Amino acid sequence: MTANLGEGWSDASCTLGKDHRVRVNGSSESSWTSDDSWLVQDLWSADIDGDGMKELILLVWKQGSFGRHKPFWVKEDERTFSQHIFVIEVREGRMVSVWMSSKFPVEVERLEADGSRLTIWSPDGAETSWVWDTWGYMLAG
Ligand SMILES: [Ca+2]
Repeated sequence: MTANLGEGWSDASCTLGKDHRVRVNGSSESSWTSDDSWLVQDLWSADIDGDGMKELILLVWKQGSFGRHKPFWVKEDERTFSQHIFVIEVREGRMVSVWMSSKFPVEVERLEADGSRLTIWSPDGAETSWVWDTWGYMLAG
């Protein structure tokens, strides 16, 4: 699967491999590969905040909800896999994580973004709508 990146990403292309890792390659951006600990299930690109540059939205499985950074009151992180949504953008030629959700509240089979709106389909066929609100995706009723 390849995402069309477009504005802000010069000629970069983005590919989701069979190994569930995302690779971004371009002549001007430094190439980037998603973290070893992420199993990427789906991806989409859209300009979610309206600044004219597309973000990359990843549906990621990973172990534990918090990774290395966890709230001090959480003694032990969960070791089971959970789904997360990560938003990544290019800033001055570098890939920067804009938002990394904790365990996502609904099970996700696939996602599509159109501007600030994110549509999520669950394995049971349920469809939910989310809206980007500066600090993350909020359920849109
Ligand atoms: Ca944007």
